[in-house]
Amino acid sequence: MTTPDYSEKIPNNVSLHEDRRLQRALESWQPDFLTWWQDMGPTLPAQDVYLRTATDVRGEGWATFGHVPMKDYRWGIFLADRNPDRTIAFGQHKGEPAWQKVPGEYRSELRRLIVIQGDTEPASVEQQRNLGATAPSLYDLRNLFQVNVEEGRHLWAMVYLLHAHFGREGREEAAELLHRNSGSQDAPRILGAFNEETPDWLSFFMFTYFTDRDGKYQLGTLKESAFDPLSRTCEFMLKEEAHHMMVGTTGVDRVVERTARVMTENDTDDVAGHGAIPLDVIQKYLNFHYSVSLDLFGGETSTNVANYYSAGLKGRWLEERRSDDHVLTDDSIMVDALIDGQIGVTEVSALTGLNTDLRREYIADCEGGVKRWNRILERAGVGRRLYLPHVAFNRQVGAFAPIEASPSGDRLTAGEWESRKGEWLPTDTDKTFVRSLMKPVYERGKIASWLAPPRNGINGQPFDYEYVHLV
Ligand code: BYC
Ligand code: FE
Ligand code: FE
Repeated sequence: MTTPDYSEKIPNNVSLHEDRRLQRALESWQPDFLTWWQDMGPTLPAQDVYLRTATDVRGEGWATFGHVPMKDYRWGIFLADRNPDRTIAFGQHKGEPAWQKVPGEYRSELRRLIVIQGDTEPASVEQQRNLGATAPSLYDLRNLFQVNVEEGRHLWAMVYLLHAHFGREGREEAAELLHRNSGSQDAPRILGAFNEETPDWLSFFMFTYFTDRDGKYQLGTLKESAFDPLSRTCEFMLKEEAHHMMVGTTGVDRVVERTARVMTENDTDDVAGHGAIPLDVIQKYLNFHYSVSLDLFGGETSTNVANYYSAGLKGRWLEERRSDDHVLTDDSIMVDALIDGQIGVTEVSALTGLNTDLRREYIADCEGGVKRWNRILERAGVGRRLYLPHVAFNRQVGAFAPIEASPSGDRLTAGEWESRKGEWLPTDTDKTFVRSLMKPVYERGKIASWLAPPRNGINGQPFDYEYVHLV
């Protein structure tokens, strides 16, 4: 069955009504989710928002658009279609039929992967909850809310798997996903980046560019999973994720475009007085979000990831396009490492180096963004360029966590780092300045001073469309 059924209490395309126990369990989690959304979700009250809702899981026209009161949004459970002939593409079980049930020996690892994935989704909603109060336009406000409701749906996607396949432990984990909170002292979110603040819209665009992009790559590896329900869930989530990528990419585009224009029109680097964001502040935000997102890939070498791969739980990005044996027991890979205290590389087995393999795919993708933004600067006639900092810069996870390094990859002493980090990471002054620009613009067709309007609206609507009706 493909088409989501909206006549049920929990919209779904998994024939939930055929499994009363599961349906009841999820229906008892639903009010807790809604309470969490009330308490931890978007704070700006809106009458309704021009949102897309999934009405199919295939092809282009999979969503319908319309004004919806956010509290009435229909969060549901949608999996991509099942391919009954699907076989496992990698690892020890390569060639065997994909699993419809969780094998007992991989239960705890699979649960762990699903819990970590599930934890990030509500975390991002919590991080972004206050941004509505400073939205630079109704178009941007609508995109924020769209991202928020879909991250909420991604939580549903993981909770469905926990409830359907992991018994009582799964239900307990599902409850915990609503109890941990971003930035909480007692019960923080699991991964570092999801306990950072997203206090302003420059952070939001950087987050959706760099951190949602980690989501794209991690979901890509879980889509390869031998556990077919996880694979199908992730396949559909990736469809939604494309919009989050668009928000980040074009968001940063528009900030850079505005800054470049103010620079050339006034023949100055000092655009702050003109209500735009200086390029070096943009670079500092980029440095922060990129380095924190690199931490999300785990260590350069990891026995966890080697085990996940060999067991068939987590594959590589575009596994089927790789032209090796998909088992990797005889292969090796060069990974970043500290060699006698110096930044270098070392050869390790391909299996333990799989986090590095994925991170490389991610970095190559991020380079595309920087190229784009530099093209905008070039076309505007601005000589300066943005860049990605070195992988050793500002790291809390992996080989370079114990050391300090500059964005160009020079090792620094702790003292040098302390005295110079304000050149590379947002300082309190930078953050205060960016926040001072964050004044809400809720008038139709109007836009804040610090970014350019988008080239295209949503679903063919113009920029000055009434995307949100505020109360
Ligand atoms: N913060 O063996 P290692 C998204 C832990 S984003 C804190 O190298 P492994 C989204 C690690 O758990 C995608 N702890 O790690 C985006 C391990 O702990 P244990 C989210 C960290 O397991 C925007 C220990 O350090 N999905 O969807 O190879 C908006 C040793 O590490 C961190 C996934 O991540 C960190 N940054 O790889 C909304 C997919 N990094 O075992 C949504 C599922 C590592 O010693 N997760 N640690 O207790 C995984 O595949 C892996 O768990 C990781 C880590 C890639 C995260
Ligand atoms: Fe997500
Ligand atoms: Fe996302």
